[in-house]
Amino acid sequence: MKIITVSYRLPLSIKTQNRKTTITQSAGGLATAILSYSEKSEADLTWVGVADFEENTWEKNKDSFPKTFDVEPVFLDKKLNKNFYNIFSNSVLWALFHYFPSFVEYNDEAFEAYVAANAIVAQKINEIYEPGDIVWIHDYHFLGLAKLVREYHPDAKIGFFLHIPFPNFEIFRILPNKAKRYILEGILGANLAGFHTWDNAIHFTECVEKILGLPQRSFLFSQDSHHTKVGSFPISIDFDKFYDAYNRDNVVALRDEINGLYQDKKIIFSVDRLDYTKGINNRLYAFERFLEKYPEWKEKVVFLLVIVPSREEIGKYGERKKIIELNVGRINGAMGNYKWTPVVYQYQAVDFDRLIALYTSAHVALISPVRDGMNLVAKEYVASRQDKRGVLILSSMAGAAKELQEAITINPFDTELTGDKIALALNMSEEEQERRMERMQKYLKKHDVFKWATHFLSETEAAHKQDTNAVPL
Ligand code: ADQ
Repeated sequence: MKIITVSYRLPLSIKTQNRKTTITQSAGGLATAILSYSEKSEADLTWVGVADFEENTWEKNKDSFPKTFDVEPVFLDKKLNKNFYNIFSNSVLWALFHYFPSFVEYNDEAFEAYVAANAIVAQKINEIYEPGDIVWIHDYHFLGLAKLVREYHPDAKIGFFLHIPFPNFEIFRILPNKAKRYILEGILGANLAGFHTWDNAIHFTECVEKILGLPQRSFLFSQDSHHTKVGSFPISIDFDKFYDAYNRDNVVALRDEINGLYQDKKIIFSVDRLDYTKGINNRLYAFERFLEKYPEWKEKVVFLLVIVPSREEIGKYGERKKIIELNVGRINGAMGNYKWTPVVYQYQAVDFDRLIALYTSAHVALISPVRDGMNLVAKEYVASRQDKRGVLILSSMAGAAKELQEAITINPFDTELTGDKIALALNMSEEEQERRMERMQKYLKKHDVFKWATHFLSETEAAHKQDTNAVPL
């Protein structure tokens, strides 16, 4: 038996140095968790995803990849991939599912490419599938895939997990009918359809009921002898990895450096991919309002704003970057002086040690997405605070706000109140910080990404049993 995991990106990176190419496994939370589950359950793991490298690079160098799991790259035609990934996945589904209907750039050709790409990936799974395997499909790139795999293998165990929000009916209905049906029927091909929150699960079931006219019974849909269970599975992080990093030599050195640079100031920190869903401009407006309203904090606080480049080829992302940079410049110009830069902005990825050093020197993490499936940055910040210090300000629009109850929650559109919450967080006593951190850490330690993967896969198996012991509705 093996687990076939499918995600758009493969958990590997290819580097060439001194003419020698090596392929290494990337240590993202998802890959680590599934790998750990596969080791414990003695199942093999095969990862299927879309290659962002040339086929001959792979063929020549694939033996350098560590043999911890198998990788099956799918090589897509460039134009097809552009329509599938850049347009339909990222400019239609991502925008719509995050409640940005005016950003949607739908066209039929892109939808057809999405359908074709899902069919190509289904074909790849068909080539490697053996009876008894579990197929775990991830995210909005493959909404049609579960149904296609089931057509090849009616008895397959299939789990589908969506990493972004599932929108409510009024938003979802904006898609053309053929796309709506394709998506809903596609997901229903799975035995288990998982979302980060119950709100998302409810949105999905409402769409199925209203659009496909299929009734549900306690989050269960039945079509002949096939059943789909719908549920909430909030993703998490490798808690110990973040918690234990606090005392690593390099982290300590980097933290000392940051604290040395800002020794007379409190640090507000945020880190995100460049994305309009992350509310980066809302955050800047709130910080500006905070400085206007609480001028006693001028020169006593610094906002370290780290943004990692993402999807630069898509127009809306470039536009957003320009607005962020205008806002940073404006705030620094209006509020700062030759001794003090209020917003220190970095448009580059940071490595793990630096990320932990930043998390653990920040008095406040200001996380303000306008819509987010979960938001792992919030969980990472809390987990890395072995010192039990720091305050999390978190948008109530992030899935993580449902779990991290001791965060100070904000509505990212309420600039005035967010400014007030920044002041509240900066003034919070150490006892109160400790009390809140401890409670959130206890929760995250118990609900880590390993538990999440185990729970999801065992529920997929359990849901699959309902197909074999089917009781018709
Ligand atoms: P993302 O939208 O990518 O994920 P998030 O959950 O916050 O958002 O994860 C981002 C990850 O990238 C974190 O692990 C963070 O440490 C890292 N990161 C961000 N900025 C970085 C930077 N500048 N340098 C280095 N690392 C950086 C999607 C959904 C989320 C959902 C996840 C998982 O949009 O809602 O939580 O999938 O399901």
